[in-house]
Amino acid sequence: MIRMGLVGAGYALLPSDERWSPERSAFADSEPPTSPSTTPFVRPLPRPPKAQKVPPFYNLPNGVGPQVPGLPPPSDEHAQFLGPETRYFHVVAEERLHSFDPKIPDTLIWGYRDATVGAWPYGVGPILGGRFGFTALGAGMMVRHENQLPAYHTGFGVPITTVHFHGGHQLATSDGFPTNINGFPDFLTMPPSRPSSAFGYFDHCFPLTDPGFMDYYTGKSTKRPDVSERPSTLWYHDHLLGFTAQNVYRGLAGVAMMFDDLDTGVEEDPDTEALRLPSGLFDIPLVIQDKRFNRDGSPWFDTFDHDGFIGDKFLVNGAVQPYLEVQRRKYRFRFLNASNARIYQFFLTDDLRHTFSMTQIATEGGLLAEPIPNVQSFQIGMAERIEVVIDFTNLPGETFYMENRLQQTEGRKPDGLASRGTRILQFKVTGPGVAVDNSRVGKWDGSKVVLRSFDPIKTEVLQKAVRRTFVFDRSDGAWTINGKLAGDLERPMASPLRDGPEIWRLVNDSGGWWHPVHVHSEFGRVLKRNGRIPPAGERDGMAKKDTYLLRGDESVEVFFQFRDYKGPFTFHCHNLGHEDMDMMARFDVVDA
Ligand SMILES: [Cu+2]
Repeated sequence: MIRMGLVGAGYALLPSDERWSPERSAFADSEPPTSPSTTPFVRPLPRPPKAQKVPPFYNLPNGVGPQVPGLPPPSDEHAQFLGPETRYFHVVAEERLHSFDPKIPDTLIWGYRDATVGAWPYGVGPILGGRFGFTALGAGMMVRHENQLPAYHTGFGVPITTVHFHGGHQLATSDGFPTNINGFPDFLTMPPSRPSSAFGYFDHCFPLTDPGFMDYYTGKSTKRPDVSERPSTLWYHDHLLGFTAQNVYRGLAGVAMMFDDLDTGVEEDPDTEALRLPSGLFDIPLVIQDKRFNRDGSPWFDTFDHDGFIGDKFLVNGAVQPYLEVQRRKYRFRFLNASNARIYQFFLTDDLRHTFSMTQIATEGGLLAEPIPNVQSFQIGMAERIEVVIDFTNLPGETFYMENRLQQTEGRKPDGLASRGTRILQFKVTGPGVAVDNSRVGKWDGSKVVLRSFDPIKTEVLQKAVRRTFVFDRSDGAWTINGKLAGDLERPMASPLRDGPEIWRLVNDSGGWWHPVHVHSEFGRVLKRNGRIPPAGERDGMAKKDTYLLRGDESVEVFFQFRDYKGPFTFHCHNLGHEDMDMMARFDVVDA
């Protein structure tokens, strides 16, 4: 019914022959093609630049900040988050030709572009940059997402967008609710949006304030901001109801790199508080995706396959198997799995397939409490982020690889580990000798090496928590949550109290299927996995997460406290094929 609502509200505005229909999916009944053959490691790793600041979109009330004739005031709900320090960005979603590989004809993709530049030769969007650490309001980001996708296009994808800032803690209206669509009236419970036209824009407000900073609805300071809750790698992607898989696969994804007064992004920072992690040229986001191409370079996608898309070409930052020249020093790599349905397990290897260790420093929720050294490999599900530091200083040899040894041939789940995997990124050590390196991995606090220390949730808080169980299952070919058909966004499946402690038990009862479950609005603390203490990389006290990988018949117990913002928000599987087949539910954060 929701999807019918989408058709009614938005689709109807498209000419009837341009609406998506099964007939338009040319390859639906055919076997997947084999992509054109490519030669790995001939292209350097693309490094999409940061989005540039643009002038304010609004005149602030009461004469605050520059007053530009003709600019409107901000909406009431955004006004209190805006100030002279607010950073404005303008991102355009557009159709453009992109070269994924010299041997693949150029591909017509949908992608994000920084509106301050005319052309964007990247397969992923501009890097949004933000800084935490202001408990005062008005120092966040305001991002105008403008939809310039063609109303007329061929093939899959729907040129209507809503953008989710994944991992962000923000107003529900800026969260990319799947039906909160650019240009159309919101037809659920959302308040009216900023003005927009059929293919217009939507202004997203990302306050970047610490959770618990104030009571947004009364304007009262709460004096209990959680300053440890500052993510480092976020991302943004399309979140359109029923069509997220197609739209993200067509290219609508980008990264955000966040900093604060601890993780300053300056490895020479003289401030004794600063962590001095590898920075600048040595701090590199890696957006991992898989795709499949027809011989003419067009992207192949089966709109009937809701197990989840599996490609045969591996891309890093929009290039097939690129290489990166590295110096003999430390690097920070921010891995984002932006694939539709593929899970990876990465090993650092050499030509002889020897493996070398890495140091994990972060997850979705930002820096770990302490670094995890001697990581031989890490598994990363869809939408998860894992950051590692690799030290090339003393590695024997000149050529190394990021090798995925997790085999996967269908969207349901991986097949298992292989001894030889696919090398998706090559590292070529260049330059003579050891390079200058002022970075370090954590700092000594007198007893141990720490990154961003924080305490696990206290027992007395856990004892007061409201407990909920969500069982993800499959019945008659459709996803169910707690036995009910999933996908009803018209009413909430849960209504947690704002600020109230919650423990959610997420249970995968669907046997052979794996589901990375993403919960919006707040990071979670993983208390248990399969009834036991979770591994360090996700355990409360060490890590914060926003996506919880449920392998076959697994369960996790996660602590949440939904602060600041009332719903509606969603939680859903981040296998985009599953998400689009409604493996999604709504929850409303409410006041008593
Ligand atoms: Cu799933």
